[in-house]
Amino acid sequence: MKKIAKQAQIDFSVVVACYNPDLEKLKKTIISIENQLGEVKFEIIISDDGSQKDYKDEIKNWADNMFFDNIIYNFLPNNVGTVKNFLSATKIANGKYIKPISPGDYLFDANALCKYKKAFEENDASLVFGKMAYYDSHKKRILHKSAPINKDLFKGKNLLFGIIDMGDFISGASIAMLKETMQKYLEEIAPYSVLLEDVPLTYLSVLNDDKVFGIEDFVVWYEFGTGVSTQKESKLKGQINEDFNQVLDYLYTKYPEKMKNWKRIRQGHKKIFDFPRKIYKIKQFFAIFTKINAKFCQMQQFLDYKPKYKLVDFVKHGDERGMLIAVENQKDVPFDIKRVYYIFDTLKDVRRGFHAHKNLQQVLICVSGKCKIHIDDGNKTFEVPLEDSSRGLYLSNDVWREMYDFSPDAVLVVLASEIYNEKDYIRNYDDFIKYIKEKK
Ligand code: T46
Repeated sequence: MKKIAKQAQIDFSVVVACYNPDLEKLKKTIISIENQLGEVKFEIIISDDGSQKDYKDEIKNWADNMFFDNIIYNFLPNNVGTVKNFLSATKIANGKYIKPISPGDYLFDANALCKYKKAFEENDASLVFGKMAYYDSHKKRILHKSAPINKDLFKGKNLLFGIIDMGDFISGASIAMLKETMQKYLEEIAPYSVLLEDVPLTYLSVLNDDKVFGIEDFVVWYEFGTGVSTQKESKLKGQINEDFNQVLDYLYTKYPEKMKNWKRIRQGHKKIFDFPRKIYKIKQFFAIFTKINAKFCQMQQFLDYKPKYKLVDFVKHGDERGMLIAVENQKDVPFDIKRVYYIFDTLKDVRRGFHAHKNLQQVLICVSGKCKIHIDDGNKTFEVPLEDSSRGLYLSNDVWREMYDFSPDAVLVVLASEIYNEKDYIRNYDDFIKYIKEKK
């Protein structure tokens, strides 16, 4: 498909770092990003760290069929570890900020990127984190956890003490960073850490007195118990521990003064600041009773994506006699077919359509010859060639369409969810734009 929608200045590069990902979770993570609304421009970088099964073709085909035209594919030939994977994605990122995310973790709602953007801009921050809703994908429930636990850290107070001395941590799944800062820190830690990127990034931000800001609102759904750091039995845990120790040794050498309490704790001198430590522990204890105000079904609803247009590939039943394609209600098309019509013998240079529907879903299939469809949702436009009888273009309501470039043998079959109703048509483009704006 020819893409004519162009992104202007990009706010966020959302980097989906993959290593042997679960394809369905990866798709949902992408949907949670594509679902973002508001005044925020973003691109997605799928950065695969040399997976044995990287699903490159599957994910590209799916994303193309969904008209997701803002995805950059960064598939590394070899497994280099999380730090270098993020670094390579950051280097090619066009966004001002980087939002790292993993398959199975999802942006919380349609405003998540806007919340980050507002926090960056209003606080002139270089690292922004937020609240996460931990979920258990097997038991389908939300867990009463939070990171960091101490509320002061959200306000940027006592970061050095809370994060480094007390080990209350900012979860990497909830952070977003200024691209330049993230790239600089990843380059700095790459010699010491293979898999662990979030702890070093937050530690370096705190040690350099960067502006760190916490959003006291949910920004991410975090799948607990499957990642390398939260899995009970993970072969990679040994590497993470090694990374952690190496990074801390490096940071201690670079910032001996700011890291001195950490060094003392490591050597077992816990009593040195026993009183503030106890207060912190008490606060942490009471934080366990904080009610997590998020429901599992809320996450499912958010990920239940209903595209306005997508390409659908039908199953071809072929044998030595030839081919057969069957299209069934609610299975191959997402509605009950109430009407079928076809357009044929269209003269050269004819352009038809020029309307949108208020309440109609259709699938257009060019079963013979070829033609092109121009679609416009009031925000983006695409030119879609239809020339394969096993591929249909699904269009829901509120999409302007024009059909053109018909070959003499073209037969365009249309499956429709409603019977014919002239009142359902919006035939004037200005009226269509007005209608879309009013609906928002
Ligand atoms: C669409 C695109 C892809 C009927 O009587 N019943 C019908 O079900 C249809 C579709 C049309 N008609 C009559 C109405 C007009 O007198 O057939 C004539 C041509 O229809 P229209 O000018 O709307 O055709 P297109 O090619 O501009 O648009 C058609 C569909 O109308 C429309 O829903 O999405 O194909």
